[in-house]
Amino acid sequence: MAILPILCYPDPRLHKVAQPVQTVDARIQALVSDMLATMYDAHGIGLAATQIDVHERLVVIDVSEERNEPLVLINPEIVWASPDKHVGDEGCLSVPGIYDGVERAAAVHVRALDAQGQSRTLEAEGLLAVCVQHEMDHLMGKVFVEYLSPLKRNRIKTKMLKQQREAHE
Ligand code: GNR
Ligand code: NI
Repeated sequence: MAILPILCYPDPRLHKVAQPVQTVDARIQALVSDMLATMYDAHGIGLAATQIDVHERLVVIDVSEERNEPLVLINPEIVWASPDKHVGDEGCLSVPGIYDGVERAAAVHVRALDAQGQSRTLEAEGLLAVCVQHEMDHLMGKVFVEYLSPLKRNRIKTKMLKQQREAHE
């Protein structure tokens, strides 16, 4: 298991579109295990492969209090989204220190392969529904700050670049 570096906004690689996983083999299983280790190490509730510069449709999630309920979603697809929306504050490991409200479907049903390559359907609501949608956006090259106003987004971009410059010194 390895802890992998997480890309930080506004890194252009965060906007690449992930390709479907062809076969759930040992390479994918090793990647999943590294992604779980990286997510737990960073105290995140989710991680998309895009964030570790791997552009394949792979997501790990754990919204449990005890951090012992890992979920692995390979080639996830939303098969149903509730018409009712919910606005919740979101954060992102790729945009550290920034939290703001994003409107999402309140509940979603997601079809995905698990770490064994088995097809499953996940029924998500609450924080899990938010997290699933946030991670699936990453796979499409979308970061949550893109839902904010251009003014907020530009302020965030400037702040991130300044942080990154200072971290280099
Ligand atoms: O750790 C995370 N917390 C979080 C909180 C509210 C809404 C979404 C998230 S996902 C984020 C981890 C992350 O960046 N995943 O891509
Ligand atoms: Ni994120």
